Amino acid sequence: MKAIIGIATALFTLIAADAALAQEAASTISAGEDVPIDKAITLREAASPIAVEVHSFHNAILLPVMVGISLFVLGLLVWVVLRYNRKANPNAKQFSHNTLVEVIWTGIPIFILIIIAVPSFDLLYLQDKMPDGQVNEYEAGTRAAAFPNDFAPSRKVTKERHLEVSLVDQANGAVTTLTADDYDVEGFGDEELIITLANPVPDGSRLRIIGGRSRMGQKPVLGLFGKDESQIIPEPTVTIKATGFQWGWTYSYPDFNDFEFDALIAPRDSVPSHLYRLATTNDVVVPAGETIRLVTTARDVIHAWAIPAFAVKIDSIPGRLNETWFYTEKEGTYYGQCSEICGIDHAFMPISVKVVSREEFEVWVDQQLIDNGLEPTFSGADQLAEAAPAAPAAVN
Ligand SMILES: [Cu+2]
Repeated sequence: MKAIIGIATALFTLIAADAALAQEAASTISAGEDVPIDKAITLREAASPIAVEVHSFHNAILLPVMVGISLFVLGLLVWVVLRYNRKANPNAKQFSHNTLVEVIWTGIPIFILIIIAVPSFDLLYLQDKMPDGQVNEYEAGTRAAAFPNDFAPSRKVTKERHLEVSLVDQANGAVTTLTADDYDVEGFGDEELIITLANPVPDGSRLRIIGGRSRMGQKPVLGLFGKDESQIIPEPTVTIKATGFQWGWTYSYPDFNDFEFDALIAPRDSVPSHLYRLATTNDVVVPAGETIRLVTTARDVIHAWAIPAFAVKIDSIPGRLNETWFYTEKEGTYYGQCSEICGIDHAFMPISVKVVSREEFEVWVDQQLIDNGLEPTFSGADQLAEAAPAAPAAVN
């Protein structure tokens, strides 16, 4: 009895201490930091439309299937233990075949696998296929807009759902989505679409038309229940190359003179405790609301580049380039880790992506170019060089 009380007390103390620690850790997490929350049992918040789809696949299909199978097997076990133990059933029946049972336990799993396979192939395709949405803007006063429908034949805009028509307020950037009542479309499937508005674009606004078939995000369940918050994802505007090595990542930006930096694990004493093994010495910086093409390879052994919040996980293989993409509108810092066991320090090669506004991104790119002895690309770079000559240089 004493021993039991002792163990219970020890356990309670441990749990209480752990809860206090968790609270302390939680209090230091700042806004926009995508980190695992202690004691949380749900997935980390989805920050991209494809992650939203992956999460709803998990929550609506995978989780119920797993819980159902686990409970069913548990029930069978309990039944067998109670009903067929030696006391309850002293004379066991001897038989070896039952065709009906075999048909059932082959047929039902096949059925379950098909239910899982259909939506997961769809998701794999979306993750693999580079989005190709086209964004075109038109001046105030426009009544009829010509939208080029020059996609490959299988990707052509052929229905209402492949278009998003909205008005953008020039002063504050507010976006008003137009509904099908506000405009007519002619030429679905042709080389050019003519979009005729019921009212011309008002002064101080611009017309924005996004066309394409890469529509992703929260969709109604079975096309019936819930809101449709999906959107057409535009084609990539920035390319990043991530090269894994033992033990870190080298990033380069081929669009901007191929400047390059290394991102290693941030030393333990340089970051808050909850960011240790997540934070790196240099963040990958990308603009919000733009599609980023990621190509990845490795220098020594196979690594994998992964950010859970973007639902991205892709192998980095020596001698080979793998390609994927991500898109998020939420500014903040997102963390991931090498996700292919690659050696003794596999757990010490984190990945951090900082999503900032377009303006901040351009300032950062210019600073990187200056640090690498290259010409800055964007305007405002001269002031930047004067204002911040001692900015921390990239680790090379
Ligand atoms: Cu690795």
